Parts: sequence; structure tokens; C-alpha cells
Amino acid sequence: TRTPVNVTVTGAAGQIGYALLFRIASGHLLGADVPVSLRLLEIPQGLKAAEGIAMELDDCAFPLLRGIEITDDPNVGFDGANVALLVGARPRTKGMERGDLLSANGGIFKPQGKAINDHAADDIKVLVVGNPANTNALIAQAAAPDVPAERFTAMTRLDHNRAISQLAAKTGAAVSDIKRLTIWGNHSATQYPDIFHAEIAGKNAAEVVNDQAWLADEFIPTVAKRGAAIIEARGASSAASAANAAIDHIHTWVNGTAEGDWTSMGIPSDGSYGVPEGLISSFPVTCKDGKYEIVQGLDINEFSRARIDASVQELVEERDAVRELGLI
Ligand code: NAX
Repeated sequence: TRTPVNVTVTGAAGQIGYALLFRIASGHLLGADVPVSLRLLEIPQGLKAAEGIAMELDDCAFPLLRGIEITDDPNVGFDGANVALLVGARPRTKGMERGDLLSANGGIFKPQGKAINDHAADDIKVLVVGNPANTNALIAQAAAPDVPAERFTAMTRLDHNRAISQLAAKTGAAVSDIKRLTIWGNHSATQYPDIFHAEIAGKNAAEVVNDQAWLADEFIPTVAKRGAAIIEARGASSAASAANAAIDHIHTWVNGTAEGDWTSMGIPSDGSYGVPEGLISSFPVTCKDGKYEIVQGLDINEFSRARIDASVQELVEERDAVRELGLI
């Protein structure tokens, strides 16, 4: 029998954690034949609730679940981790300046990055979900000099899935007919969902839509502000859809993209498409054999260029701010 894959989830007692853990344990993260061992990392105030979730996980009698460990010590939580989902973060509260938000999160992601550096398995793959996700991923990555930088990624898959869904609704296509959509830049309101290279049942999506006003005034803002719309409707931020996207992100990274398709991931830039090297920015990527590659050679029109540049500029500012704070 296979040795279980160690999956660490931070913020395990939060609402995304609750939607995520049962799907990991039932085999949706890595595959229906891959046993998993869970490490739940929480802050002391979250430990009791995490224990309650562990009880519920036990009560599911998942055949693939080989163990659950609960801790508030990152050195224990990441020990031997093969996959780490960094969900727990410090949310922005009223009156909080960006600098306060970045330093509060630096206090979380810097020590977690160090613990990953010192204790995780050699094949560790990290996904940062907690916001500001791209910059939190940068902080963790900078604190883990012994781990290849490309193992640190940030989640833009929820934005990607939201964009596919909006495009399907507009065109009447099935979501499964939509391929090659791209989210560029930051997981924030500046993100750019790009349909110019997307395909709908093999036809160019921008040509099928053929409606520049819809693209600029409806599609892009609807995708970028979807998180706020969910909060407005549900009275709480996206949880099940965020957990689903985290599952998709890791599943695709490990098991690959379909032939002829790609996905969106926040990854350390190699300078492609004019994105400064080292910034954790979202790109179109293909995945194979547990590795990803940026899709090269896409023609970027003026409309797209301006939007990619604006989002990347925001990432540059966030990077400069955390550099100033001594977090990277
Ligand atoms: P919750 O507030 O429900 O849960 C967060 C949990 O993290 C809490 O249980 C808390 O105790 C724990 N936590 C805090 N600091 C910790 C630390 N240092 N170590 C371990 N655990 C810690 O938030 P939830 O709704 O689950 O959202 C989690 C994060 O995901 C937030 O930062 C949120 O902004 C972010 N999101 C990111 C998305 C993306 O697409 N990248 C979309 C959804 C979501 O908004």
C-alpha cells in the first residue's frame, strides 16, 4: 500500500477549512487512490474547534484518511508536509491601513515559510489562499531559501473558475466547452481575466462574445468583484467555492492540465510577459508530472497590456511595502 501524503492545512477551523478538509480526506485533492494524513495548524484559540472538525472527519470513516494531527506549532504542523494549504490569515479589519495588514500577515507567513523550509518534505508544494495571497506567498517563499521558489504559489483559481462561469452564462456554452482562459496579475480587484486567447467549443471566445462593452464594463468587474458580491448576498465570504478552487489548484498541479487547455496560478515570475522576475503573479500555465510551465508566445493586445500592467504594478507596490517592513 502507498504511504500517505502529508497534507497540512492552516486556518483549519475557519470556514474555508471546514469546506476543504472533508474533500481532501475523501480523495478529491490528490486522487481516489491516494491515502492522506492531515495536519491541522491553528492558533491556540482555534484548537478546540479544530478538534471538533477532527471528530467529524473520524465520523466519516473515510477509507483514504490515515491520520489527523492538530497543532498550533508551525514546526510540528509542517513536519514532513508534502502539500501545504496556507488558508489562515489576518483579515483586514475596519480602519486598518495596508501597512498594518501586510505586517500582521508577515507575522504569520514569515514563520510559516521558515517552518516549511526547516521541516517540510523535499517535494513540498505550497498554495497560499489567505489574503493578500500573492504577497503572503512572496513572504513565505522569501523565508524558505532552501525550498525551490517555484513551489510557492498563490490562488487565482477561484477567479479563473468565476470567469469561466460568467463566460458560459453570457454565451450559453457549457463550462466544459471553455478552455484557455487566463487570470493575470494579483488576486485582488485589479486582476485581469483575459478571454482573448480563450476558446469556446474551439472558437475564439472574444470573437464569439464580440461585445467590447460587456467585456470592459460587465465581465471584468463582475469577476473581480465577485468576492464582495458573495459577502453582500451570503453575509459571509466565499468558502465552499474557495475550498473547491484550492482543491482544483493542487489537483491540477499534481495531476496535470488537459491536452490543449491551461489554467491560472499565481507563481514566481521568470520575467515572462514583462512581469518583473520574482513577483508572485498569476499566469496561464500548463501542468505535467507535478510541474508547471508558463504558456509562452501569447500575443498581448493593447487592451490586455494595460490591465496586466496595472495589476502587476499593484504587486510591485505590495512587494516594495513588505520589503520596507523587512518581511522579505
Ligand atoms: P476564517 O476567518 O473563517 O478562518 C481563518 C482561520 O485561520 C481561523 O480559524 C483562524 O483561527 C485561523 N488562523 C489565523 N491565523 C492563523 C495562523 N497564524 N496559523 C494558523 N491558523 C490561523 O477565514 P476564511 O473564510 O476561512 O478565509 C481564510 C482566508 O482566505 C482569508 O484570508 C480570506 O481573505 C482568504 N480568501 C482567499 C481567496 C482566494 O481566492 N485567494 C478567496 C476566499 C477567501 O476570501
